[in-house]
Amino acid sequence: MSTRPVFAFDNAILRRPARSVVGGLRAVDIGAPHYEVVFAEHEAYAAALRAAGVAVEVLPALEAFPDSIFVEDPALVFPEGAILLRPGATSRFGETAEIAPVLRRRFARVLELPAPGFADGGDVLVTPDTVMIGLSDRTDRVGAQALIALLADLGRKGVIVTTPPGVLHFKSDCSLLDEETVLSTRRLSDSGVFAGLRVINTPDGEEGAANALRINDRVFLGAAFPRTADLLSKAGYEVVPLATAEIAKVDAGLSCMSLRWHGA
Ligand code: CIR
Repeated sequence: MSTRPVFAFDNAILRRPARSVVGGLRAVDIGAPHYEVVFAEHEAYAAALRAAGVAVEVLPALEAFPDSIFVEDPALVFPEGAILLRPGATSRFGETAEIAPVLRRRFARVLELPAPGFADGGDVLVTPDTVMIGLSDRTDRVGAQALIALLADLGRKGVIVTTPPGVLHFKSDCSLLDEETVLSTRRLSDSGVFAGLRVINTPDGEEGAANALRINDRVFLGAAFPRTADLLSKAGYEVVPLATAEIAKVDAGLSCMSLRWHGA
């Protein structure tokens, strides 16, 4: 299978936060996020995508789904087509039916993960050679195996990996910086999962920075992680710090708020 660009994006789908986002799922309750600040963080994120050369479609808010701002989880998108997933959290399961018509409008091929397995997009890291699928509380082995079959239909090779215990999603702890480099927490990279790739570990205490997002010539990074920003800048990356303090209260970072692909 040929190597493909993994951060050249010209299209993205986002969903406006619903007021109900303040009741979004969270592993540890450190207080509800303020809606207005989530809204502002989301607006800044959309603006940063546009500034990076991406055409952004913002879908209307869905009050019935507090976590629906995190459009990365109910679907995967590739230039070759989209895959509708089955999110592993009960309150999020219906998000797939909401995004399905949008993807059918945008993609000629839309595949569907079959029952009974579950998989969240947050557990999926696309590298040039493979699509890594992390098992987690949201993505089970049955779902991951079914996803591998669908990825093969799109000409992609899926591999099953594990997510560190207590971590929400595989990609909560890692992101791709370029074709051969990942940003990762040490607890994830120590498992050896990134053999063959160069790894930059997040500094101790800045594990939340690992969910960064490479978009074209820049890397979006949570603004609360100055030591990681410094590390990446010194390594030659153009870092764009973005505020994530409020969405972090509902366990989210930078990859989760968009579906991105190269399609034009
Ligand atoms: C959830 O628990 O599903 C949301 N509160 C956060 C989802 C974050 N998604 C992601 O990082 N892909």
